[in-house]
Amino acid sequence: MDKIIRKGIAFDAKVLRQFDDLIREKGYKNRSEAIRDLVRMELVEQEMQNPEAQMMGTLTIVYEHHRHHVQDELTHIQHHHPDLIRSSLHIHINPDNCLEVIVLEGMVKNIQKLADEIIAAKGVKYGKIVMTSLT
Ligand code: NI
Repeated sequence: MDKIIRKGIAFDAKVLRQFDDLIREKGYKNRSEAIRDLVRMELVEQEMQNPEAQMMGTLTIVYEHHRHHVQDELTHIQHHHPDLIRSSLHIHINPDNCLEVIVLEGMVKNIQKLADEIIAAKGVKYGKIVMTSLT
């Protein structure tokens, strides 16, 4: 862990009050932790803009397993990208729908391309990728 450096930050009183209300609601114990998380979140957002950056992604999809051979198609796509896929989790939600979480690691552009391909597969009703930093 890097050493901790203390810095003072000036706030407009009203903004500070709103910020304190917000972080109390979210369960933060102190401002420092809340501000650190906000900064980290912004850094991850920034990193995502670089197509060559190495990141991890979790892709969540919901699909109707008995429609359009969707299960075969999803398996087929995933078998072509073993280098990007670290893990996956499958949950049978109800008689019709399945939820799958696919964990990916690689360059942002490759994660995004594979996520787009999976989300666009026929029968996939919902899909969302969340990227996160490796550090
Ligand atoms: Ni299922």
